[in-house]
Amino acid sequence: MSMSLHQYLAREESLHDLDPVLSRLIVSVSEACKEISFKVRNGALAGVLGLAGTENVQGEDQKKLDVISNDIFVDAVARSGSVCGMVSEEIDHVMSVPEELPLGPYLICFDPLDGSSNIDINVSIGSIFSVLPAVRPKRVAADEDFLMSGRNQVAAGYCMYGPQTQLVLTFGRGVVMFTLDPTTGTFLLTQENVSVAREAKEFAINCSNMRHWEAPVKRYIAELLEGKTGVRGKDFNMRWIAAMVAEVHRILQRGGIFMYPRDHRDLSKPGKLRLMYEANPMAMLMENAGGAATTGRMPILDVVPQKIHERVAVFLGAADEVELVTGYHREADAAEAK
Ligand code: AFP
Repeated sequence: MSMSLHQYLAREESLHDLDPVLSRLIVSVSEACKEISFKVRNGALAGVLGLAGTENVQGEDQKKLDVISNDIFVDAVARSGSVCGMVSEEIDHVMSVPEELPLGPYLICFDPLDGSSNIDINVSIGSIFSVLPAVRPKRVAADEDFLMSGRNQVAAGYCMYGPQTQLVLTFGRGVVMFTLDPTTGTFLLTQENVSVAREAKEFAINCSNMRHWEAPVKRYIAELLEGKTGVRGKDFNMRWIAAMVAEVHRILQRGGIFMYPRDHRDLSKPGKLRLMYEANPMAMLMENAGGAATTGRMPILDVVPQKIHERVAVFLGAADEVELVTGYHREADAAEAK
């Protein structure tokens, strides 16, 4: 019989002094994910497909499920009594906990529904979360309270709504996976010590942007595409699901590298993905699984954000591949500086 999420958290509390307040926050996140999972499963039957008719802070059209998932997350987390501020991909400002509810010592950042373009075509989507310690515990948090590097995260993870619903979690001591038992509604531990091999033979990048990439990315991808006959001397396979959760999940299960580089389309944006609720939590999972995660120029976890919705370039997964493409950036930057 597998251990439930509650039992796992109790074990962490006794073996590793996991803060029970942090446990409570993770339970509330898991409850939110369970509710979102039920909505996703029912799709058109629950009337959750299609556009909401609004735009989010990123200027993207919101889907009904984006809005519903955000409301579910905010409500569950606020009621947990463990946070004093929340940042969501869907909301431009820091959200406070309603006055009548207690404040806690943590901050949480989340993307309630990652991979929105997959919702209406019944392809995998997910929720991503990152937990930070509050600088001013139990005080209403402002934007600047969130502006710390991802190294400060005390927990991070995601829930993937695919053929199975799986919750993947790290407290900085390795990565564990839970699968939702649909008959009992319980998350059960199905994998401990999740690890990513250093080498890889699969890559993920949206090649339609190739003409906009920087030179080191073009060089790296060209070498992968040359396969056996090129400098790498082996063939590589490619995948693109357009939901970071699903790409990261695949890498945690069978290896590979995922990239969303910065490009020349809009120089004001240093990448497409958001640092605080996409890149940071995934980078913490990768590093804890023995993989790596960089912006091409520095470890993602060392980036100190200037604003809560900051974007960043992302290279993550197999350590050897991430190091190689990061080295290509370093070489190109050094040549340019001469
Ligand atoms: P949405 O949640 O807005 O669909 O974005 C998903 C995402 O942020 C990330 O999960 C994907 O890897 C990436 O965007 C896909 O971007 P492209 O549509 O440009 O390939």
